[in-house]
Amino acid sequence: MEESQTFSADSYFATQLPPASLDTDVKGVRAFLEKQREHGRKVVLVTSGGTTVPLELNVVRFLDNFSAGTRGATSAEYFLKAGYSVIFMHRQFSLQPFSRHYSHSTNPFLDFLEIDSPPPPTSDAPYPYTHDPPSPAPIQPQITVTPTERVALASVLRAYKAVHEQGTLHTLTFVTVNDYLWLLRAVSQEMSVLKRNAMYYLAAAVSDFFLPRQKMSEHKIQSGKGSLHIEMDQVPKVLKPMVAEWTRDGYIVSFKLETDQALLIPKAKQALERYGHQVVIGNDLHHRKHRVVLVTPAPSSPPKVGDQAKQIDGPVATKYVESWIEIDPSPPPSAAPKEIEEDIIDELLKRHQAWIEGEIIPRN
Ligand code: PAZ
Repeated sequence: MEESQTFSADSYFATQLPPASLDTDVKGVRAFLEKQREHGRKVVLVTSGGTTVPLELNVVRFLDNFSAGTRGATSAEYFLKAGYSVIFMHRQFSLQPFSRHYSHSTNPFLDFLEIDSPPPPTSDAPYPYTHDPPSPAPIQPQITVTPTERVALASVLRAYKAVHEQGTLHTLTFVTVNDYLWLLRAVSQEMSVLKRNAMYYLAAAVSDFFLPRQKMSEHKIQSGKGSLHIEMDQVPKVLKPMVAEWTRDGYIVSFKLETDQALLIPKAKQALERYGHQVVIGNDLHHRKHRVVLVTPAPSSPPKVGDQAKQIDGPVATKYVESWIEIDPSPPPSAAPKEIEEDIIDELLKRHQAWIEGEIIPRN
């Protein structure tokens, strides 16, 4: 096996091939952004879901990153509700805004439908399912939503239809980490025309390691030679060029996932120190639906007394502020359902507005 190498973003894009759909995707994004600019809307790029790392060129096997896409899909809905336009860049088949409420695994929508009309005569069919209309007169089945589900479904459907009517949601898909990196760069560059009106909310779970195509086996890796040894290269840290080159003045929010809660703050500070962006949201795997921490460089004036934010020392002279957002993990059944993304987005909207108004000074 060849030696592993460290890719810079430039050497990565010079050696790895773009996805076949990139040009079409970019054209779609450009047209979407033009429309949003005509309406003077703020735009957020939401990335969501996990990336894969193929092990073969004719891919049979791949590594995957954990993420169902719940954070991204839920957040996108709250951004849309707040009047933002959303570019939703997600892993193919992961959760999407609106349809996520009726995910096939947790809330299968077929369970909420009822057929009111009598079934067509089925003679000796094993179960009443057929694509062929019964002859001679096809009976139009009346399908209704289970009464207990109607209020909730109508509310989701209304929001979904309004967003489609307004044209404020644009969806892009990726599968591999390579697709993700090329798309992220291209979309960020397109969005840079929006300057401070653009926000980047990077909730996707992106692999830190990959196999460059030059090192991949063309065909399916064969078994029979004992254990498999694969040395992977590090995925370039693209937040750095994203901050310094691809986006102009955009408000960048990255996520940091850890399984050891004690690492959240140090890793978040380290990321801000290295890349110079605006916010890192730390979350630990097991509590991510109920507790997150927003870490930001400290404003020039210290947090007000009573503010739940706490000033913490950074590694050099920089100070950071950590703000925890928590919701009740086991609310009483009578309580209105609550999603932590509502509070995260609420907080980010205020901070983005301060950024637009120039109250937050960029550090770099
Ligand atoms: O998609 P999901 O709701 O199951 O999980 C969300 C998350 C934990 C992937 C996200 O909040 C996150 O932390 N993304 C960044 C992961 C990373 O450190 O690469």
